[in-house]
Amino acid sequence: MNDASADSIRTMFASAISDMYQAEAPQYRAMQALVAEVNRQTLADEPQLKRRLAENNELERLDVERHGAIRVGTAEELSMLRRLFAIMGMAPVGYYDLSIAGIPVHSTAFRPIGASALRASPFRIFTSLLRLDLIPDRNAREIAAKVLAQRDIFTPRCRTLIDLFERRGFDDGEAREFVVEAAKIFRWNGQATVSSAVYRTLHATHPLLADIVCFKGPHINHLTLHALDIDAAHSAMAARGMNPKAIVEGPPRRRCPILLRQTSFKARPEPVEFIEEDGRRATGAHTARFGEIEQRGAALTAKGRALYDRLLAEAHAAVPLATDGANALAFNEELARRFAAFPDDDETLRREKLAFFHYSVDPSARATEPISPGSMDDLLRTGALRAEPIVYEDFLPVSAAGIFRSNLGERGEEELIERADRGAFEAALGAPVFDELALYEDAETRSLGASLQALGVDHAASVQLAKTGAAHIGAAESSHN
Ligand code: OOG
Ligand code: NI
Repeated sequence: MNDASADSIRTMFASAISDMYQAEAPQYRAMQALVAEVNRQTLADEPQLKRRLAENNELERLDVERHGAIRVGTAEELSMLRRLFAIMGMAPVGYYDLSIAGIPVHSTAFRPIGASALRASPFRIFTSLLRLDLIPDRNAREIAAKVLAQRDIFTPRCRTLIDLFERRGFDDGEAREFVVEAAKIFRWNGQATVSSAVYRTLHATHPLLADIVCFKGPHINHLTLHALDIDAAHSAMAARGMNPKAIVEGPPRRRCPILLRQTSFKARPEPVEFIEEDGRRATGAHTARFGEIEQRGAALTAKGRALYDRLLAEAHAAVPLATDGANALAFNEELARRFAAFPDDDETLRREKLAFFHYSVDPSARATEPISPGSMDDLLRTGALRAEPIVYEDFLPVSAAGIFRSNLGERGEEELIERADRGAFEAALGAPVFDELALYEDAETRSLGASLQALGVDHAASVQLAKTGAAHIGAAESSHN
């Protein structure tokens, strides 16, 4: 099976999941209409942006979901999902330790890798695995393990199709059937598999434990749309009483966007039905599902990320955000003040190695003579060589933690301590996760190498330049020489 078909299966899957979630969650449908409207308005206000999106064929994909999130209970569920997502060209990228925020899961993002796959369909699934080792209550732990051992989140046909694919790939009919079977895993089922007493016990231990354990499968807990102007979308949600979070999470609004900014409306209680010990049905409510909006900016290097983390932490320390969001304005002002220390123009971001860049060549500017490596700066200045920030395709664990919390009820001080365990996660997954920084760095290095070669920089010199990295060349370099 080639990449093109993985792309088309992923596209079909994203669309199936979107239809399903729209039908399941009316509030999500309302948010979708709102985001489409805000995007239309932004395009009308910014013809230049519209032109750029049209050139990149991004206009038609504007309203397509960018990610969804699920939570699974066991290693077997996770490793089977790895095989399932592989069929759609989605690989596990990144390790996210959520224990840092008192949440007993660790996660990865199944996502396409590579520019052409991301262009075809950028759909990702943020996938979390429950960590029973972080549940201190022995009773709750044992109940959870027992309930999880009894469920199979995959239909028999889905398992058969995965095996079949791995042996010999799919024909078109099988690919379509696979999408239908795959989508079933993630649907909402208001019929809990446990009694209300078991639900209450698990919920009291941690709301997430109840969400993961008490249902037939890992329902989509949110889908995320792309907003061209996330601040406008956030305000519009508030104006329409959709109960958005206090702030847009992530970096502040900037001229050169970095990483990821996100907001969402908060989950609402939904009716569920429990099966009591005596076989009777009891009704109750469960709060987990919501809708989210994202806007993406440049992928940061480790150095850029460290600066981001520090400035964000400083802002939170200076103006602790009230749980009711009453001081959101003051927090946002503080955030903007702190982030004045984060360069906000592409050239400085590149020179100071804060962000990753994709290099390309102006086709009209191919050099007629070989160029010496020292003239990299000139190449950029004259426009023969172009550098554009690489878009961040991953997630922010700290805001991920905030998302979990705001949608499962506030819990105040958490008793869990930080305990990352990437080894255990990868053992459960059955494979290592890709390192997202290595992927961005690789994309940068390759694009630079190819561009220099196209410009006639001789092979040895371009290999040398590509190795030392683009950001080594330029003002940052001369300043410490
Ligand atoms: C996942 C939260 C992570 C994001 O956008 O950061 C996420 C969850 O709530 O299960 O989707
Ligand atoms: Ni999300």
